[in-house]
Amino acid sequence: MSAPHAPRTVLLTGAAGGMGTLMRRLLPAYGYRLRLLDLVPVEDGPDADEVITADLCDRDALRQAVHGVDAIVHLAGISLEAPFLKILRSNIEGTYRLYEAARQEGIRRIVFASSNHAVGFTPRPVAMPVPDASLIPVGAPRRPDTFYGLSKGFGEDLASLYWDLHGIETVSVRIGSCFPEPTSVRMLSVWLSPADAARLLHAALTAEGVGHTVVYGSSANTRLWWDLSTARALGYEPQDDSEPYAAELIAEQGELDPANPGHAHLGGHFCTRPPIWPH
Ligand code: NAI
Ligand code: 15L
Repeated sequence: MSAPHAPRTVLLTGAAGGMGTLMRRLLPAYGYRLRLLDLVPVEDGPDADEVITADLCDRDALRQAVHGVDAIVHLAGISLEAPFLKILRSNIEGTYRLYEAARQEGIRRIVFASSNHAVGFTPRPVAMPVPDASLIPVGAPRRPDTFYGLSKGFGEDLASLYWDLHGIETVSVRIGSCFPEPTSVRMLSVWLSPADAARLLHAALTAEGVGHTVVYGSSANTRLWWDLSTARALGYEPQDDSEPYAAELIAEQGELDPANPGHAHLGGHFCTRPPIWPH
């Protein structure tokens, strides 16, 4: 499964999280040796040669974590809406610190876990299946649905800056919902199966000349909402489709209702009025 020019040692940040746990089990089959980093201990590891428990904002630890790797898959961060100052530290400062460590250590390729919530207020297509011409393109204007989504837009722009200024290449993957199975009707459209996620990360790590490329990350879902062509251009060929889960989920939850604010946009319930967070 490994490509001849594949990076060999990859730093996987956020390795203790849901997606990190799935990816550290799947990526070694592509030939990668993983170095794992997370704020919290990786409990059920190691699936890797090295495991580092550190905060992204710990400059020295991060520099050591980055030293000597061929590429980075950056999953660490707060993965849901949270008070702005928490998002500021883990997702904005943390991602900045990671790019700085990468610059100082001469890393040439990063795969950044962006999110559909960077464009979450984009109205979702309604006709199903969505005609190709109506799929949401990666060039659609950013419409973050939360401070969390805003931080993912920041990460994408930071990646763009570090490509233009420092020649560090990034694929920013606007992940839909990466879980073992889809659990909602919305997820029928945005699901990224773990196996397809590993395929996409591998493509993002090995494609030539990506500069800064933004892609949507989902499987080949029958009810897909967005355009996967920039992901496919990296060599990503999704193999999974959420459709086998559709009948049961729709019977339980009903079809999405365009008049319901929690169903009307890509970001789903993230677009409904948020709680007021303490400062
Ligand atoms: P998760 O919340 O399960 O895992 C995130 C991990 O990052 C946690 O283990 C946490 O300890 C670690 N982390 C948080 N702040 C940190 C810091 N300051 N320093 C070091 N580590 C820190 O999230 P999940 O679902 O695994 O997502 C992984 C990444 O993918 C996140 O960046 C998330 O925003 C993004 N994403 C995930 C989606 C999904 O469906 N799972 C969808 C869209 C984006
Ligand atoms: C995300 O960005 C979150 O990290 C994940 O937990 C899911 O909520 C996903 O988006 C989604 O939109 O389903």
